[in-house]
Amino acid sequence: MDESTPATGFDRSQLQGLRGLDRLAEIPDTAQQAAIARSLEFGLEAASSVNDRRISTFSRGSQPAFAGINTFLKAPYCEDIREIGRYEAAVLGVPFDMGTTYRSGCRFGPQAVRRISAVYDSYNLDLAVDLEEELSLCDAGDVFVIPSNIEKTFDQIDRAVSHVVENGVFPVIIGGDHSIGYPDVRGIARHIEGNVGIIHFDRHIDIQERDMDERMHTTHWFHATNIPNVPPRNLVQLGIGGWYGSRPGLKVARERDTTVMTIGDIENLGIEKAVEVALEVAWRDAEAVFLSFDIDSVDGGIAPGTGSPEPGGLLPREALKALRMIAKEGICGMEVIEIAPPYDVSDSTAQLGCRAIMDVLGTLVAEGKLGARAREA
Ligand SMILES: [Mn+2]
Repeated sequence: MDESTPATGFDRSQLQGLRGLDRLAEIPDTAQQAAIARSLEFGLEAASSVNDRRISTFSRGSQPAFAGINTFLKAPYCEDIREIGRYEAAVLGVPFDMGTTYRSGCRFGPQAVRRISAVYDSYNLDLAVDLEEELSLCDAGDVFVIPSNIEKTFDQIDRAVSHVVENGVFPVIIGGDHSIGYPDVRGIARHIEGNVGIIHFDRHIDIQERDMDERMHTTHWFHATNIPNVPPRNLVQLGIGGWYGSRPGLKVARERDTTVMTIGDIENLGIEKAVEVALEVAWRDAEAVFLSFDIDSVDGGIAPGTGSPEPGGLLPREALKALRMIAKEGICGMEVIEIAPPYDVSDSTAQLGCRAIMDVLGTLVAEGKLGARAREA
């Protein structure tokens, strides 16, 4: 059949949506059917006037989207953390914001991302992936942070992340402020034989040794790149710039030879080329790459719900494209940090954080790096 349109000669079969539809036919609905059966069992059959008999009396599944108790994407809550090994990926919240140096509030980040995640289905047309069907995902709940003590909190986070990774589960960490980047990497790196690269999206360089005498959300990469298998030459920092907080860190970045790309660099190179360079640097002699996404790397007008917003950052479409390109090569974990709901507007910042996670998970599944297609391979 000729799919070309007469005037332009455009071949419609090249459209991603049509390809996604083809792929959709091959994705089972087993998980969805099981979820319906479970909601009927736990939530009772619906009133007799309800014609659709898949509906229950008490909402116990994903519908209505605005109802129910929210985990991330309404994934199962892994309450007994010793059972974490039953899953392929786990979302864990780190509600800690005592490392902030300007506006606090991102301790509510994990809750906000979970809440807005309810808006989403598990299927994505661009990626032709169904996360519910093709990935065994759980919400591991939150790490017990120690609100007044950053060092004890680091130890708690390290231990939590390490537990997840040790059990062979892909960790997705929702912050919390960026200080958690250090224990996140510490908890992962000890399980990797070989070097770990870091791809870091941010407007801020976050690599000074101390800030106001402590290890704050401006210092994590200094301490992370002191870990023997996390060499600073494998740290790529994308989107750095603006007028806040980077001067002390820049000196360290230069001494340690990290790769710093400003928004201007990204503009000049274009997002695709910039990410190609980032991948090349991060993966140089590395065994794995960790992805750190500071939501303030996106323009402050679009992502206002953050502690140190900065105008002139990435657009969401650029950021999501970059994240998908990075996920395509495989990563050993990701963190999405600095989402501060008290300053958010219409949940748009939390929603972008949620999308960042979903697009990364979706790409990992689509590429056979995680989930059902990785199991088949
Ligand atoms: Mn930042």
